[in-house]
Amino acid sequence: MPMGTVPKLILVTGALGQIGTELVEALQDKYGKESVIPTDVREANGCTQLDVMDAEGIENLVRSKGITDIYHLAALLSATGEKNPDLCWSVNVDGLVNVISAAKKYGCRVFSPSSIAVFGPDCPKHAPQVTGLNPTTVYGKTKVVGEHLAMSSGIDMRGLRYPGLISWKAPAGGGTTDYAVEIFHAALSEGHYNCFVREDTRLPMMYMDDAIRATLELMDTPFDSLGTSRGGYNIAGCSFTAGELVKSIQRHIPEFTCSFEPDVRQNYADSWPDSIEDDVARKEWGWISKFDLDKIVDEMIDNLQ
Ligand code: NAD
Ligand code: AKB
Repeated sequence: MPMGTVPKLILVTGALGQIGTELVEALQDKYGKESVIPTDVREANGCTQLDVMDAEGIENLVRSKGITDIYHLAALLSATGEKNPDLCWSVNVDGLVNVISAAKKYGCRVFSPSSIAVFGPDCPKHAPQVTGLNPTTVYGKTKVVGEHLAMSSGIDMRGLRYPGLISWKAPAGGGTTDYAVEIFHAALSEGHYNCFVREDTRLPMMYMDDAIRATLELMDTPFDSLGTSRGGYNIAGCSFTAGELVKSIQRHIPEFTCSFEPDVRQNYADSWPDSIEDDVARKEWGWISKFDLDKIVDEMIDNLQ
């Protein structure tokens, strides 16, 4: 570490979730195990229990440990959020306000994810970085508020509009895009999956390795290089329909079958764009994805087998 550099001490909220499970590992690899403090409302070995609704608890931890950076992952996702809209608002907005307040007081940098859920039905099907943000889900509304707070907070706060994330280390946490994770487990264990969106549903998706690398790269970029999209950069991975996902899995498991029985989550999926324009992230901090559909499927099957 260069002389005079303050060592990082990183707090991760929601660390036991789909992203946290892998981001904590990546941060520990980069900065050292002792530099990362994973927290979650749920109890687990090696994880400090912290509810993001507990403003005092966050502040005490930030002050007592000398936290320099907060990766704020605690949230309710779209499907769980629509079932519990008040709780979704409290955890996603009030929880974020608590994190920002502690960060402001103790000079921390904050990473807070946004989502493709910020877009609504009026957005072009290939979503530009700058467009009207009129989501229909409560979850999407909380993410729009989060992006505004990032820009108005007066601190170094950054975010990414993650697409649906596909990974094998932890289960997906109650979102609309969960079918693109569940399908692999079902394909390998049952040989069949009953998908809760239509076969022709096309959504922006990304492999977790790309998402983790995007997060680290964004946080490594000098603040002055970042423009007015800092609160939520569009990042594209790949875009495919549920039917195309099935076909790609059948390259490995030819006998795999999938039925389609759309439920309420179809409405959330239909309100989101098909694909993402990420020209601003490419220009400002060099973002480029590495995984297309077939490569994601190869990695998922290989790791889950
Ligand atoms: P997840 O549901 O898998 O994990 C969220 C974690 O937050 C869980 O471990 C949960 O126990 C914890 N949590 C819930 N309420 C809490 C509280 N009150 N206090 C502390 N912890 C609490 O979600 P994820 O997929 O890891 O998502 C992390 C972030 O990324 C969220 O902001 C989410 O909106 C965003 N995001 C995720 C995806 C995706 O596909 N996974 C896509 C776009 C955006
Ligand atoms: C969800 O489906 O809710 C998440 C997301 C795209 O934000 N995966």
